[in-house]
Amino acid sequence: MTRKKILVTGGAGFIGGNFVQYMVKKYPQYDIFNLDLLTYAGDLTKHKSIETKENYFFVKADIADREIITSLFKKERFDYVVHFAAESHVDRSITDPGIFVQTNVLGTQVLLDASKEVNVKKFVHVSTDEVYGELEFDPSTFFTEETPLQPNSPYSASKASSDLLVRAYNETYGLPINITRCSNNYGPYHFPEKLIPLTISRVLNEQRVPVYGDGKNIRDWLHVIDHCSAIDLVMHEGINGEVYNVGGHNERTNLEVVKTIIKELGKSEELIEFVQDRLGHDKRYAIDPTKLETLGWTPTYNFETGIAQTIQWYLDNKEWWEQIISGDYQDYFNKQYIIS
Ligand code: NAD
Ligand code: TDX
Repeated sequence: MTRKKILVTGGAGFIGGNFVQYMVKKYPQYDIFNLDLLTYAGDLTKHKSIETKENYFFVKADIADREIITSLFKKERFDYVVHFAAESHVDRSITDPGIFVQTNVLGTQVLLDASKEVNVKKFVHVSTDEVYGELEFDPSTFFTEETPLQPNSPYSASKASSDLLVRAYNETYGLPINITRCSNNYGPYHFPEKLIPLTISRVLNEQRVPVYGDGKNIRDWLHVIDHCSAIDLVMHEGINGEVYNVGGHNERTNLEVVKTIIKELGKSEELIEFVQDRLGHDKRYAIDPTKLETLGWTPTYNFETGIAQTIQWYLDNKEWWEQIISGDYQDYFNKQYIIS
């Protein structure tokens, strides 16, 4: 049996990085190619445990660079593409939307063209629940795969645009695809610009934690390893052309999340500072994952265990995030927040 070649884009980032490690370890019979531009959000130090494995390969490239991507696909003739690479931070999309269109929309189109040329068996597009817009604070309402797309931020608009291109390549050219739309992830290697790792790192340094608005906005949290198992299942078993929502029924207000972390670390809630709200801040996200559960997926983490393990991981891996929050990150933080 010939070995399968899997291209993972964005495999130096948070979720893609966890997925690359999960796949390299679980499937020694597959060759896993990690393609990443190593932007501010990507780093390879996280892959020390797999970098010498025979089934792991790294390519530094921009997904929007048509020439390089086309020739790479012609050379390697990938069987599967799992596409994570993106600009992923909503706040950055509000201050600088252009790079979100460039990477998330045009970059996806370049990958779709290259995938079509070499007849990949499946293109799995990793998208987000944010493409559906926002829900009201009514706990009986959820996003399903039929919910209309109503993205509110430049980030989610760029992701929705890429979803539509992926759908169109399936309808028009018959490219086999799946789209996954996941809720907020948390876990190891989460970049400290996002709420959970930002809170953990700042509380550990006795610094104030910026909570937007009144802190009552709700997110639906999923451990990154449960997201990895969902994508593994969709890649192998997903029905061609279908969209699958991924979520673990873990809704929390932002304030609840921040207070949980402060309590776990034994610090004072006086570290909380309410700051100016995010522009166009979506109220609530909540996923109905029934369709994926019917395919055979079950999440394994509850939020309380998952967050405790994640906090412990940040305590055990200080050198990873301390190196990130120095340098350029400080400039970003000082521009982004007015905080005491
Ligand atoms: P991340 O920002 O941590 O990582 C993104 C990775 O993409 C980085 O390694 C970066 O270097 C790489 N990248 C960026 N531009 C590139 C380019 N032009 N060419 C090649 N590589 C490039 O993001 P993440 O949080 O791991 O998210 C991964 C994917 O999952 C994204 O598509 C995101 O929209 C989606 N998603 C994220 C979440 C979440 O909670 N983080 C939830 C649902 C969906
Ligand atoms: O300092 C902060 N204070 C705060 O109150 C930050 C960074 C965030 N927040 C709030 C905004 C959100 O309501 O916390 C919530 C979570 O914010 P983020 O961690 O920035 O995530 P979110 O905007 O919900 O988007 C995430 O989930 C969906 C990912 O970044 C996206 O890539 C994914 O698609």
